[in-house]
Amino acid sequence: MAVHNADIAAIFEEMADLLEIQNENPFRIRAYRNAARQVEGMGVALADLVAKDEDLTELPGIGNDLAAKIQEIVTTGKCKALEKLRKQLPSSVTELLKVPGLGPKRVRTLYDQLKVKTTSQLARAAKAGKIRELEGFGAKTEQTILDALTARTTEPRRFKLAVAAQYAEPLREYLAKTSGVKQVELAGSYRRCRETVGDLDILVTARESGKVMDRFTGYDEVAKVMSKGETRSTVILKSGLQVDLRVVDPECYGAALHYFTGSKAHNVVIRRLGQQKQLKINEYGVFKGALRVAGETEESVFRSVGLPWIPPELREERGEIEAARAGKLPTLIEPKDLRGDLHVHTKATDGHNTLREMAEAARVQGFEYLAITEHSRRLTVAHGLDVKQLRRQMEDIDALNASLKGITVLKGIEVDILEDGALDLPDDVLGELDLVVGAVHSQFKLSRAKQTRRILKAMDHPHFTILAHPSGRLIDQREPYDVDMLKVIRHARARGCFLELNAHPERLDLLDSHCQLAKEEGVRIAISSDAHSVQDFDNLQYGVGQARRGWLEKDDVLNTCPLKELRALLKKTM
Ligand code: DGT
Ligand code: CA
Ligand code: CA
Repeated sequence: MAVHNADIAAIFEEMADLLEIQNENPFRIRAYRNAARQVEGMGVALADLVAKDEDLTELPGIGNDLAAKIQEIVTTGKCKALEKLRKQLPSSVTELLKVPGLGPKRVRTLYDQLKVKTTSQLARAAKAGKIRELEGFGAKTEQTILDALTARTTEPRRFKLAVAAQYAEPLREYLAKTSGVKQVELAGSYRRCRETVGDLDILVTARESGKVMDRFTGYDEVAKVMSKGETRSTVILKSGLQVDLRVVDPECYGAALHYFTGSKAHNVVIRRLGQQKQLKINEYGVFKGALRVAGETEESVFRSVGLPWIPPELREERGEIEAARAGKLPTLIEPKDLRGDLHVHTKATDGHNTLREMAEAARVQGFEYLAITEHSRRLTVAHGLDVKQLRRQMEDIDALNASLKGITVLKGIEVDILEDGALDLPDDVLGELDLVVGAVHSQFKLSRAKQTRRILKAMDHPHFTILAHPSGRLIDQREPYDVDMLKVIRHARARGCFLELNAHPERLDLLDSHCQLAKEEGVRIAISSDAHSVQDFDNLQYGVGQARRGWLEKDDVLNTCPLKELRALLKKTM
């Protein structure tokens, strides 16, 4: 039975949660949390590395202890240390940590004093007014908990795109290997590159659908078969991810692919356009009366309503149909358009690989340049650099550039934007760098006005060039901070600055709608990996996906420029 990276990450996450509730050593807790994030975001399957007997301690954030645990999980499917923790505390209590307003301390109190172990027990206790009586709680907290619980039951769980990919791609390969199967395509929100997906929608063309259905429901990751039919089956994987499979005839393939790619809002408009031409459009084809007039390819479906093919990422009924009709569809950016990466860490701070290893890995990606942007001194958890350390790294970069062919390493920094909008390093040293990436890492709760003012002020700085992860959100984990994004974008233009689209699968920050806004306002976006190891360059594909959802073309993206042009753009004109 295959163990996925996401399974391993879930175990580490649960261990961190349980340790946290037990008020254990914060360093141990952080080690598990970091490992969970690292594992979840990794491009290669750990199970494969274990099978190849590779040294796991080579991976970022993985020491001997975690390496042994990964080995254990991959080979036995279990983790003894977690089971021991679960004996001390029921694992359902970790669910309570996800309820807004509940931290480890409060969860512990709820468990100790009220024997609350599950969210339904929590809801009952809140309704009975028992929570307000606990020390450190109150009527307001009780109400917050109750509101959060009622809101949550109506919202089903969604999977981050990169996590869904870890289940989707092996399943795609498995189905493609079934005899008689011709095409396999993942449709739905997955194909549209949404940042999270509710379920997977797979489309297959095959001679015999029965065989495909047997093979699908017999997949060893399947936990439950919800339905099994001639043309459609639904299963739930062990991870909890639902998968819908449809087997269609080749002559319907394009129509089915278009229909199941969605979005629903987009489909509705296309169907209405068909009706205006006396055409019926559904998942089986395009029909004039009883006659099928199109549907074998997606192009034929669009053509039947007088439109060119529209890329899936745009199909959200956000102006793509009007643009298609006017011949004004964007030529969306592609991964191969990127010429470099402008946000990368090394071992000098919290990254895992050396400067040279990162540069060589970037060269393998085909990049012309790579900017090293370590954290600045204020961010002590990430071992941020002070002036002296930064100058030393600049010397290292000079030395590396002198010996390395085929790629140029640029000197940068991911400098902290302090609460008053000042930068965490002095002007003179910032002025010696090729680029200054600035980021907010503290004080997320400032008011909208203050947070906006803080960021605008940072951009006023003569050396500030790129605003990193502009909203600070972590998908499903941390809300964005409150900031006036239009003002930020306009100020970036006025000051000759750029905004980053951080490609880490948990960030994908900027949002697609903000990318669109930046494009309209004429501000270029840097699509950056925020790599902490050589594997992390793989994340750029998700950044490009998000950029495509934001209608960005090659010329809207800063790091598609050749080095010479990039250098000119990084010189602020203000
Ligand atoms: P998800 O799974 O919530 O991330 O989002 P989708 O877009 O994958 O939605 P899903 O899985 O419910 O359905 C897949 C596609 O099937 C959807 O994007 C459009 C199409 N579809 C589903 N229901 C309807 C419908 O009632 N009318 C139309 N026109 N299309 C539909
Ligand atoms: Ca779906
Ligand atoms: Ca579905």
